[in-house]
This record gives sequence, structure tokens and C-alpha cells, in this order.
Amino acid sequence: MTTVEDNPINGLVGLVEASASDMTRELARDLARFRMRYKFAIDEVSTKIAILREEFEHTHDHSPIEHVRTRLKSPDSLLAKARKIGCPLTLEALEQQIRDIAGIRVVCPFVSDVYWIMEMLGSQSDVDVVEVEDYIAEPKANGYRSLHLIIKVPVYLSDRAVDVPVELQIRTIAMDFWASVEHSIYYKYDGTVPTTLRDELGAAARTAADLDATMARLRSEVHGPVR
Ligand code: 0O2
Repeated sequence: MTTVEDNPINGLVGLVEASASDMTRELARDLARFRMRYKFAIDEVSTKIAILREEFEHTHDHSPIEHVRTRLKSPDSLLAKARKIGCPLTLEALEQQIRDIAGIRVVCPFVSDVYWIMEMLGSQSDVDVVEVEDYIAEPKANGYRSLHLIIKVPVYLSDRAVDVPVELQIRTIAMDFWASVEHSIYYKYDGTVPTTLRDELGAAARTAADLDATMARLRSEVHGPVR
């Protein structure tokens, strides 16, 4: 029996009850079904990444992937994001305006692995790369580095196929370490990080970039160019 605790739309229902004018119970039910396709898209892309990883490990001296994390946006954060960007609370609008409902973060040892993953996924015939934001080539002002892609993959439902967007963040271990610490500091200060801390984070981001470059050089000196 489904309890209140394990109902995946519980959070949304709470919000619906608190604000019935914003969203109906019917929409909450539809939303649960709508979110499923994003979960399936995560499964599809995760399988693609697992295959690339396993095949690569057979032929190279290292694994191109340290770890992979996936997340399906919760109904609460979907609703919060819709409100933040002024998106109407309809499934059509959510589908068109919010492209990070399905998120996958791939963490790699080396910068070359990051681009290799992008190339390999992007060359697959059923993957449509909709957008690339290269914050490695052009880091954000605070020092954030990562490669962001929006890709679309087909998901075959019982009655139709739908192209579903997935946000991919691909970054090195050093970039990931920096981003997770920066994220926790950003939330602790509610977005207003003191200048001294901001400066130190900027310096730490440069150190992380130097570390990536040094490790790539050392690996290349010992094992030769990767690919
Ligand atoms: P969460 O909780 O990680 O999902 P948008 O995705 O539309 O809100 P934008 O600017 O179009 O925003 O996308 P962008 O800049 O590509 O950022 C998307 C995600 O990248 C963020 O998701 C973060 O996960 C990560 N990110 C971007 N900039 C930073 C940064 O400066 N520091 C850190 N630590 N992470 C960053 P969310 O939705 O903000 O958060």
C-alpha cells in the first residue's frame, strides 16, 4: 500500500493543498506521470555512459569516469523553479521552459575525458545535442568550471515516443570538489558571499585548474598522449 511518506508527489500535494489556486490535484497526478519520462531518459543516458565507460576501460590505462550522479527534479523544486522563472504551471510550459528536470553529472579524472564523453555521446545517432555551455573554456566570474550540455534522447512509451531533454554536467574531480564546496558556501550565505571568501574561492578555482593541467601533463609524460 502506498503511504503518505512514500508517495513521490507527496511534497507537491502538500503545496497543492496549501495553494489550491496554483495547481489542482489532477495536475499533481499528471505531473507524476510526466516526471516518469524524465526518469526513463536518465536511465537511457546512464546506460549509454556505462557502456562508454566499460568499453574504454578495456582499451586504455585509466577509467574516463570517476563517478556518475543522477537526479530527477522533485515536484517541489520543479514548482519552485517554475515560479522563479515565471513559467506557467502547465505541463506543456514546464516541458518547454525547464530543461533540467533530468540531470546527470559525470565526474572524470582528466579534462580530456570530459570532452571525450561529450564527443562520444554527441556522435550517437539517437542523441541530439541541443545546447553546449563550456564553462571550462570560459569559466564563470566566480571561477565555476564545468561542461554543460542539454541533450535530447528518445524515450519509447507504450503509446508513443517522446524526445526528452537531459541536462549533463561533465567535469573533473578537481572541478567537482570546488563546485560542491562553493555550492555549500553559497547556500550558507544565501547567495551573498562575503568578498574575502569570494576572492579565496576564485583563487581556489585557479588552483584546481592548475592541478588539472599538471595531472594531465604528468600522465602524458608517463603514459604518452591519451588519445
Ligand atoms: P542545482 O541544485 O544543482 O540543480 P538554470 O539551470 O536555467 O537555472 P542556467 O544559468 O541556465 O540556470 O544554467 P547553468 O548556469 O548552466 O547552471 C545550471 C547548473 O549548473 C546549476 O543548477 C548548478 O548545478 C550548476 N552551476 C552553475 N553555476 C554554478 C556555480 O557558480 N557554482 C556551482 N557550485 N554550481 C553551479 P542549479 O539549478 O543552480 O542548482
